[in-house]
Amino acid sequence: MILMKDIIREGHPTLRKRSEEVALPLSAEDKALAESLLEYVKNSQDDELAEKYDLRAGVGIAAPQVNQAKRIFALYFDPSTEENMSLIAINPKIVSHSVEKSYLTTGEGCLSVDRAVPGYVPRYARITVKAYNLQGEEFKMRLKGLPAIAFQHELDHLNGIMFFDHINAENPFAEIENATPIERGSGE
Ligand code: NB4
Ligand code: NI
Repeated sequence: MILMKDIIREGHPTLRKRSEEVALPLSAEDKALAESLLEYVKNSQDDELAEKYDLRAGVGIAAPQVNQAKRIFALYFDPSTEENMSLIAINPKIVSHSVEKSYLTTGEGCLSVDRAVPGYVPRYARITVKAYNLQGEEFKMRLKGLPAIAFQHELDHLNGIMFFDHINAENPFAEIENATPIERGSGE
């Protein structure tokens, strides 16, 4: 299982690389990597396991964060939440997006950033995405709200972009034009 010691931190060059497309069908190694990412986010939201293994909570994690520059990430929102989503995305792409933006009023955090970086992170409010699943089948879906924000945070990791790159350095909480605030606690 992935532990915090396996997660690389800010300053590690892999976090600034453009990750490589993954060959399909998935190799056994890449399948195991993808499954380990989803397992991490599930474990991190389980109070007992998070306590036992000192895991930082997350709703998503991307392969570069475990030093694998591959275009794979996982998202997990517990079935009890309104989002209720369990997703592994292979070679993901945003195929279209709204003009309208959105942002978390709490700002964002990152498992690879051991400090708080306050400020709004403008993202597209609604996106249509395309990716491949573990079976190598293509899927398309429309996302909005926190899942849309989380998808963009993870896709950024595949392109060497960190959430704080989007924060207005002069005025981190400057109003964002044509944007919908999302009042979801970072829950960390
Ligand atoms: C990715 C997120 C940062 C903003 C919003 C949130 C948490 C992350 C980073 C968008 C994507 C990780 C990956 C949370 C969290 C809410 C749901 C369910 C019960 C606790 C959990 C806490 F932990 N971000 N952490 N940061 N990233 N919500 N929740 N809660 O997930 O670096 O690249 O368990
Ligand atoms: Ni992150």
